[in-house]
Amino acid sequence: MSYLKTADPEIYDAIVKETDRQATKLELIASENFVSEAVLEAMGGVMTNKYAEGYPGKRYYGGCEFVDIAEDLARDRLKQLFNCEHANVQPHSGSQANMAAYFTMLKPGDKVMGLDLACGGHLTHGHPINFSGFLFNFTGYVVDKETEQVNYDELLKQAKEVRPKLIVAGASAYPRTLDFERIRAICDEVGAYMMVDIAHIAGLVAAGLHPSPVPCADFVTSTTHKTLRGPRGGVVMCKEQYAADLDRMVMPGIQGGPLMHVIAAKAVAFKEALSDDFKAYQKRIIDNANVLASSLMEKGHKLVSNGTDTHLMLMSFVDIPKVTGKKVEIALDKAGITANKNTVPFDPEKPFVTSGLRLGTPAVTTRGMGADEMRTIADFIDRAITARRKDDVLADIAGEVAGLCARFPLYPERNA
Ligand code: DSN
Repeated sequence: MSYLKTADPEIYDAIVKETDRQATKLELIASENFVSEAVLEAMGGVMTNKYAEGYPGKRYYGGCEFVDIAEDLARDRLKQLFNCEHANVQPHSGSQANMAAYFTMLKPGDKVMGLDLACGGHLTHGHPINFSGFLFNFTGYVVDKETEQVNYDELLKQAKEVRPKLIVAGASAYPRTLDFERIRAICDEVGAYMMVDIAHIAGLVAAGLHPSPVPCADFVTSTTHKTLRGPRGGVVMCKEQYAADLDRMVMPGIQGGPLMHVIAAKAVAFKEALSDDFKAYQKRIIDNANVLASSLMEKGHKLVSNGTDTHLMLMSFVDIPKVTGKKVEIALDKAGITANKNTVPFDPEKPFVTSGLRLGTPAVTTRGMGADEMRTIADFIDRAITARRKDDVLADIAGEVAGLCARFPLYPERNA
């Protein structure tokens, strides 16, 4: 970073501050994580300089022999990790991974079903303000009002009425295990393709701690930076029969040059994810989520679906007058805790206000925190919500948070 300090002190300073923020605050955003130094090194390397449109062995540019090694390793490792028939590691993001899968299977105007955003779905699962909603005729399915979980009988009933060409499973804010076999059976009954977006649960699936959709889905998409703990980016996996169409759709269909430095970093992360250590890490993420969830519920807080099977949980403030996700997010930030407001099923508030807060344990688990720290964090959250209008109390909690974080150093060799 010494080059940067001289060349661009303003950006250097911003990176120093961000490094410090990550080190001294508690990161509970369920979709964030801290990559290894090895992943950072690959991402910051010279492969960023290389144009490589095409695929290994079939590029539109010369000089690709070494980036080919990186992409081959990334594809092979991803296939090994998820036991999939075909892998494309070029999507720049999860949204582009989803776009590639949709465009491979669908034509504009086709009928699709996806989980409603307020029930835990994602913008790219058919929200009207997203390309998926502009281009395709999406119908949302919702969770059951009582259990706050997907009701597969209702999903089948709705699918029989809608007759979609594709059903999208997967979510950004759904704390429970999804029954992919059941969704496959529903797709078969109505003659729909099945796509699963495992962006959030990819690490759990890779470690065998959540059922894998790979054997039964036509397409599986993911990001690489959440529980999977890789660089920011996307991937698509599919059956061999769709491989050529998918690859053509990613490039030249929707993307140009792949980000070869990111693909190299994806390969490094996939190697890490193939290790026994990674499996143990994913187990600790779930164990920590369980302790955090039960500690919050013991303190009287309501969680959507009354708990979690995964790395995330959703606090619901629907029954608490004048408390919103937005207010709690701001209070927690003042207390040194980073999380995000989130809609809860059938939320009466707008998405920028919300009645919920999403919490996840991947990042704090990466730092080495365990059950005792989860109980301490539940206590911080509980106290911060109670003292949400008292900045002095929130500042005191922030001091305690910094003390806890100091015991679990992050990137100790870096100051930027
Ligand atoms: N923004 C991601 C998340 O927070 O879950 C999804 O794309």
